[in-house]
Amino acid sequence: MKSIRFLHAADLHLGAKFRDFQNLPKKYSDLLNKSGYVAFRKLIDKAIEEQVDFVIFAGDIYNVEDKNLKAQVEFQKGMKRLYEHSIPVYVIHGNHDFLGGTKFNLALPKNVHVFSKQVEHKQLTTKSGETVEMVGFSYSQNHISEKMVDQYFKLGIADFSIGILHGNFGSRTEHGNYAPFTIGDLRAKDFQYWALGHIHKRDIVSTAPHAVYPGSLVGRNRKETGEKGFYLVTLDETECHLDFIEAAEVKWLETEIIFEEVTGFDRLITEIQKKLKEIKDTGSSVLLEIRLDFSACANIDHSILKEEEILDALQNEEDDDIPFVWIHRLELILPQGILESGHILKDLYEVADTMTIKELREIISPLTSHVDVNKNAIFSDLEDDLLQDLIEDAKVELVRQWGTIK
Ligand SMILES: [Mn+2]
Repeated sequence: MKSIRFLHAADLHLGAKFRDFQNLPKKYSDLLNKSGYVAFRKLIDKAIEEQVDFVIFAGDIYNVEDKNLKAQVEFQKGMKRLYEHSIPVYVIHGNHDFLGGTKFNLALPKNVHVFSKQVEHKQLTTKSGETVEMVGFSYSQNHISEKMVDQYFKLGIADFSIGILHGNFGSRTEHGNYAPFTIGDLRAKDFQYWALGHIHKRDIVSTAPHAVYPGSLVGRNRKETGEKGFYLVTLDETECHLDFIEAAEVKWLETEIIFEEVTGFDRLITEIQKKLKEIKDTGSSVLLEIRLDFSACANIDHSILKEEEILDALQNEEDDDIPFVWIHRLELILPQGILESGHILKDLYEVADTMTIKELREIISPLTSHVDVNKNAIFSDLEDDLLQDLIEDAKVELVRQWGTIK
């Protein structure tokens, strides 16, 4: 039976900066900052080890806005290693690494095909003689709202057909609504596999045909939790088999501890340490967000519960080991009613609580459109999840401030 095997990765964002965490030990921030490159090398190793027929990168390999030469040199190095092992590579560029967005333009070896800004067809014959038709396009700017999927079609001249698309599925709101498509759009094209990119959460959006987001190669922020990596895909005439390969050395997780009653700081710290140990025993390095839920504790003296103090005590606990578990964020959930009416903080809280992302965008528009403020294009592509974070952080801060008022 005819069969092909390939790697499918997307949203590498090589070299993209991570948020600076004030107290994160240098050993851990180094590990975090290198994690994207380490994961990328793992991917190249895997391609060689498995002798795959080809590799697909479905966009956002690096960030144009970072002007990151190092990321592009690393990518070029990886491509040369694949060239030495005669492994072809198919690349589309996405909204973060759009064509012409970088001045470096490093030459890639001959095994790499970069799709042009128009929807383009490429055909490949594998070492064992199977033919594969691939269809894709690269972004030529950072916003493409057009339904590019409408321009995809199958020539039907090969054993296998794959659509490569960097775009937004359905009405997902966590990333920009670029090159949107629905399952119906994909089905109508009759490809065997859709190699998707753009949404950073791993997702098999359809199995007939298989349409897959491998998700970001490493977790980029606290919203990108869990295992991160890429897929090893095996396609034959009737089936598609997906092997997820974990590549990220550091992962982001969130957890919650519910307190039915408050019995002092001893118990509080012990419970948290117990949770940290459980996570550490899994053997991964973890950046942890932890929520302490006191909403069932009616008579809590919230004025002595301070996130910063608890966090500080726990962060000092860390002993420089690798793998590590480090709490990057701690949130207290206090009983309803702590915010009573008649105080300006309560009013502010309500404003934050009901604010939509659209409203926030309008409020900050003088900033985002200001020439001086925005000269490094920092505000040019603020994603919804970041704005949602800002709102949530404001709410947490308001509750915290309220807790200190007597
Ligand atoms: Mn991306």
